[in-house]
Amino acid sequence: MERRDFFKKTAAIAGATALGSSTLEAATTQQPIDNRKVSPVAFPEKRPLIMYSDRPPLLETPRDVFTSALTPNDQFFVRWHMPDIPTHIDPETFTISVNGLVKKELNISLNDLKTKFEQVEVTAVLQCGGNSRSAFKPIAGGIQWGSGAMGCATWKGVRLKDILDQAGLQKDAVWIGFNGSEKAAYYETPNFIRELELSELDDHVILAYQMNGEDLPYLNGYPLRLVIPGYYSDSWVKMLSNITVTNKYKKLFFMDVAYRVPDNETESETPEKKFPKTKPIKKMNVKSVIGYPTRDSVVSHKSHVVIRGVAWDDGHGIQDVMVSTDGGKTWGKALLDDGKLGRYAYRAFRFAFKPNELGKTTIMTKAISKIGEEQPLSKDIKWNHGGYKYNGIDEVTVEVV
Ligand SMILES: Nc1nc2c(c(=O)[nH]1)N[C@H]1C(S)=C(S)[C@@H](COP(=O)(O)O)O[C@H]1N2
Ligand SMILES: [Mo]
Repeated sequence: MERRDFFKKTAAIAGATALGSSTLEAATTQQPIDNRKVSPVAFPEKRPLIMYSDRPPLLETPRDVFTSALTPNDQFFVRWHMPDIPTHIDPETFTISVNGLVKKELNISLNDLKTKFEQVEVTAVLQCGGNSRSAFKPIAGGIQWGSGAMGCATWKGVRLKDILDQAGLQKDAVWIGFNGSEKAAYYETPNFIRELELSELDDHVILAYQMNGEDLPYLNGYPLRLVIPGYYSDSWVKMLSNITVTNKYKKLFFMDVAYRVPDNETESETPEKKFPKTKPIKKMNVKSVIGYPTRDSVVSHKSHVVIRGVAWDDGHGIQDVMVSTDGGKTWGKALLDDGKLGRYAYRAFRFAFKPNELGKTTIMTKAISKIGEEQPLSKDIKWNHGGYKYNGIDEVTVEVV
């Protein structure tokens, strides 16, 4: 080590000591894991996906699906927290109950839902807060997702607001609890219930029975799920059984323990010392994922390659996607699709690339939102123990042959 470097190092260490455990030197990120293959295990209504568990089903969408703005239902990722998912639901007898602090309790059938309320549609990205978690080093707790714990679909259903209006809220109503139909394997584990504050539920929140023009796939929450555009999907409760209005926040596991980040400016902490105060992850940050090429693509020397992918944020909208084909030395603007799917959807992008040099090259994409938020380099992502909200600049390294 040169003497000059030595002094730099010492200074860094001294700084670290002075800051105590608030320094983030030890924690770092790499790129999310990107070499997993699809599984031969067949799941109902699904094409082969990357499998993390078969019970409960945990299935990730392969990268090459993210070349267009809508994700096909049969390739849409799947995440359940508990294994005991009902295996049969009768659409004729199914009802969703609306109860608690309402003027009139409701039991709404699927048919009533489709005929007695205004039908609305929204195209929105559903992304797990733990998407790309495998980028965090040291390992952050949870499923080590690559970048496919997400998808974008056109959801059709009824406004939650219209349903609550019909039930009529009592004066002291504050919280709305949404309960999924599945059960835990052990009775100590709580049900999958999410509580949302009335004030944060706007007109865009819907109870959806359709996805991309078809009934919801069973594993994506048939017959009915909550859709909260712009928000991470932990609150998009699937296979809804009841909606319960309360005036008091019940401390429930899935609200109080999981899907939370440190409540500080950088939403980060160190592996050694958890930040004591946390907050729900809620709104998505800006992100892009490359769909083509993948690490397995054959990229020919001097051919015309069209790099494709998707970009999104929480609904402010995407301004630009910048693409580099030389590992980040130079950048150009990608062409974005027409944006007609609306502000909560993926923007599909493409970028022409003529590889003039043989050998390995790294393609990178960086999305920038309309409010100027942009993806950081993956090495600049700060660590949190739950491994949430990773949005580093995406990278795919290909071999030009
Ligand atoms: N009933 C129920 N709804 C749920 C969950 C669950 O475990 N049970 N998981 C949530 C989480 S964390 C995610 S990421 C999404 C996954 O939705 P998908 O399986 O349709 O992709 O569902 C959400 N809704
Ligand atoms: Mo999730």
